[in-house]
Amino acid sequence: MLVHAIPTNATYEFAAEVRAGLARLGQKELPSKYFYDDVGSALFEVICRLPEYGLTRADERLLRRHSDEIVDRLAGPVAVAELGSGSGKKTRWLLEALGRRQRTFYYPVEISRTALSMCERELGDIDSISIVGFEREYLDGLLEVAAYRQSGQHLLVLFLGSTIGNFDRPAGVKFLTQVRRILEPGDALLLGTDLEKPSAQLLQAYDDELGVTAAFNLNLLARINRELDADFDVGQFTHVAKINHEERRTEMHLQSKRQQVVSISAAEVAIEFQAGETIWTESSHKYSAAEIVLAAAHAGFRCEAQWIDEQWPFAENLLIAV
Ligand code: AVJ
Repeated sequence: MLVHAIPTNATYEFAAEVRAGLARLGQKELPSKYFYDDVGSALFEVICRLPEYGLTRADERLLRRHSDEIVDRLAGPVAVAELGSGSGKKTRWLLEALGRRQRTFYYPVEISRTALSMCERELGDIDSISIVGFEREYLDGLLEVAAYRQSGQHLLVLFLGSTIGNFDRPAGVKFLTQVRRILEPGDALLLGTDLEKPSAQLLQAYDDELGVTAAFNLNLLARINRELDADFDVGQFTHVAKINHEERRTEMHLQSKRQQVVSISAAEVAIEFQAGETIWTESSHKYSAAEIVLAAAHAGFRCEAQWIDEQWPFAENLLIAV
């Protein structure tokens, strides 16, 4: 696989975002995109296999069952861009369906180099599919992919796994709008969204009994130790999952067990934590099928079709740029 590597001072940006999130007054925060270093990406793959976390299996079931129909609803030749491909496992059926129709380019856009190489191992063998990876942030990567577009060719953008749930609702609509601006009328966005479900089920999904999600969350502190020369005592923090009913989302936090001070050399800060204080590390918004159609319309898409999993409420939404 050809990979366009990231041309940056990634560590510098990481340090700046960690400083901004932890040095603020009030609720401390860290961006969830930093979960996915080598260790975090591997832990996430394990989460996807946990009995409590039905989300990924629902996404996969829908894509497996409906790939042919999804492809049939797309007009003409397409190139596929996937935002946050992860291991690429659930994209196989779509690519196979497309490959049966014609030779197709697949462009995974990922900030994780590890995920890009997993993706190439997973999907490299599919007939008539050529893979070109972009180690980029989503919109930067999509802009480049759009620039590669040949005339008469449509883009199919994949944003699966309810990754959009990490944005709060207004930011989600803004993101869809930004994607829409890069697209042309007739281009498609296949958006996977986790739907509302009972609180008990969600709490188990985000606080599994083996502690894999806890390790995934705590790894963020271990990563800051490794990459930013910090001295977090990871054992002095606990993983907390909770439901925010007003915002209709689950949240993950890391709670300090006691009063403590942590220094982060590369960010040139020392941070004080009170006993019980938390760092908010992730939100996972849950939707109704109808609100996705509305949000899509605000962003300049019409909803061509929705497929919903019965076992684990989850929707695959095929949106067409208008
Ligand atoms: C990959 C962002 C969809 O929010 O459910 C899994 C990440 N966090 N367990 C999610 C996650 C905790 C996941 N997304």
